[in-house]
Amino acid sequence: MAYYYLEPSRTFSEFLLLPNLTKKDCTPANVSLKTPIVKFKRGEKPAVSLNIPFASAVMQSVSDHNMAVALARCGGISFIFGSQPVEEQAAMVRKAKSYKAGFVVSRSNLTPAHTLKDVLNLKDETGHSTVAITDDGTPKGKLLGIVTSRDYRVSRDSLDKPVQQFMTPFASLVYGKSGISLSEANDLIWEHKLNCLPIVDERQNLEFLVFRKDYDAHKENPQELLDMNKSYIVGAGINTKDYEERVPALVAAGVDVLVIDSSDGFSEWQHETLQYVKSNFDVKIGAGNVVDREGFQYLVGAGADFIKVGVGGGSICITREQKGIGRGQASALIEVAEARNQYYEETGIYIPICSDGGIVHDYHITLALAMGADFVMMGRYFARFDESPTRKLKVGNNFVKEFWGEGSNRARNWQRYDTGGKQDLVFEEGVDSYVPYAGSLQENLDKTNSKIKSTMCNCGAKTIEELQHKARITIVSATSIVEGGAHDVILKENNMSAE
Ligand code: RVP
Repeated sequence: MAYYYLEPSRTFSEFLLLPNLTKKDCTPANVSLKTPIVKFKRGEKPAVSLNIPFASAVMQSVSDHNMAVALARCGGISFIFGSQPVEEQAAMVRKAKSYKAGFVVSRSNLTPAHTLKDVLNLKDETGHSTVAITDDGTPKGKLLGIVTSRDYRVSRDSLDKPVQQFMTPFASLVYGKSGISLSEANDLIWEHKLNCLPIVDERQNLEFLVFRKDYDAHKENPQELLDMNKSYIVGAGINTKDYEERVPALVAAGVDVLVIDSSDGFSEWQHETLQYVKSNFDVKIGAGNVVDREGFQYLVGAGADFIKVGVGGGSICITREQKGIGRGQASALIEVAEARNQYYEETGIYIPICSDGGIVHDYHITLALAMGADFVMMGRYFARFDESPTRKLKVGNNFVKEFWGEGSNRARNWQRYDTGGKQDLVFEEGVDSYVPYAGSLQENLDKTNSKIKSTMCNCGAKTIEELQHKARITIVSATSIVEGGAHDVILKENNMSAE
């Protein structure tokens, strides 16, 4: 006879946190969101921790090298999508790992034969007022000069005036040599009162530009997630089919953490993949997704460094509709967290848990952490930002970004849904959609983090671990959910004029 769970499976919106005593020193400024991402023994430190509990989803429409850099800069991790050829994924990892904070490849470039008109057109097009002048007009050509808006007067100079005649020539430029550190570059910028310092190699070829404002921004990111070589920490998704080719390429590219990306991770394929990776490489690897104690224990037994939880809760996911399989995200998380805590008590080994999918409101993240997640993985949340890889479009009066599931026909990621047999996506488990465009990642993350920290203070917790121990969580009735929003008032429209 089938086994019946008598409790309904629940989602985050059905829970709320109760306030605890807030002591005077428990302020948002004193809250740390640092969190482990890979397993560690009691009393020891995890080999990799995040500075904020966020991971971006292993999805074509979410996590490429740009997202990886942007999120690591804020303290989280991206798992670069695996539904692409091995070499292309490895190239993305390499790009993110070789990104040097503060050093940018010049985006506005011309040759000395161009004219003032070309400079003005380029400025309109790119918004940059600093133009590198190279022999071939490329960002890596021989640097011959720099043009900034201080070099010409539009009211006096002819638009046909060649760049050669008004650029600051290389001989008069202050420049940095290849290999210079960011703080040395900054010293030159300050010493010579520059806005921009070009970095050239021994043959005078342009490598990067360092801008004063970028250095300041770098200074403003104390949460940056860096490895020992000061490169950003980068993750990547793999599957259970081509891991023997994919994993060596990703490891060679410098990946820090892998995750096996699957809609259902409770499988012998994941066991085999974990064993292969653990016996051949010294790289951290998470596995999943699972929704219960049994799935957790199976993957931990196979060597997983963290466990990802969630089936069917993703915003673009239709697995539950299509196959009738899944579990409310909160119920799944609560059971897996219990299993993890018991495992920790028995073995002294702490296995971090990632709650994957189904975060709709920012407070859901705090709930997930309180329920035992060490970090959350999100797709929809990150897809809305400038840094996601998809197109920004205008639909009606609104800007949107494209966002599609890995189980959609657009992604065709059959490896994620493979249950043996035909090597193809036989039916869709995800949709192709739009999400409202929301601006820059950093701005949004700052706001979300402020909310999380503020709620943690209400709960009297200065760390995620403390939150997990102290949280008091209640189920809410359908009626009190209605009361949770603005109610019984007439909302003012934005366009209503004031009396
Ligand atoms: P969300 O944050 O709610 O957008 O969910 C993202 C998660 O949804 C992913 O991390 C993944 O686990 C899952 N996903 C991705 N594609 C699909 C699909 O096509 N069904 N589901």
